[in-house]
Amino acid sequence: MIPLIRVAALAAVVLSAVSPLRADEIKAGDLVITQAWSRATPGGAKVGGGFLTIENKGAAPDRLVGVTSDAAGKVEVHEMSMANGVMTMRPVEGGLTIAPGKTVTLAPGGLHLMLLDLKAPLVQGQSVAATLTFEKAGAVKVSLDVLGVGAKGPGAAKSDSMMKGPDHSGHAGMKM
Ligand SMILES: [Cu+2]
Repeated sequence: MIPLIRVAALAAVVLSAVSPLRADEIKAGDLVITQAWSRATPGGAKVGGGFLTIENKGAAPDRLVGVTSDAAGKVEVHEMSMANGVMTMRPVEGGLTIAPGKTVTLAPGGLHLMLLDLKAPLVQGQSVAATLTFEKAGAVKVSLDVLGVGAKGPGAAKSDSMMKGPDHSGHAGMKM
């Protein structure tokens, strides 16, 4: 028996997921997802990065427990860290927690979605559909706008001096 209140909550999630208020702001339960983007992949690259911002306006934590995309064989949530002077990345274990009242930003050089086994190159100007699955908010469809190869993000300053650091260009030699 599923309690009625849970059914109602699920229905609300489904409704909000299929009717985003704006293309660049997706609400799902207590979560607000913005700035979903990716980067064009140079010829032959089989991996790409996905970036977005998740805000939790609720009173309880939620967790991103899975990501899928038709464009990729597999999608993982990765975090980067410095070990012995080398930037490495690894999957986030147990899901990515979004604490109540907090905003988690996935951006180059830090947390990111890793699109593995790309079925086709990501082309600037196109978009990549992905489905994020949250423990509480459920399945949320997002569209990642594909920006240029070296893009820092939608609306980011063009200047390279704004944000120095490792980015996805280091993926070819990544340690898993
Ligand atoms: Cu990665």
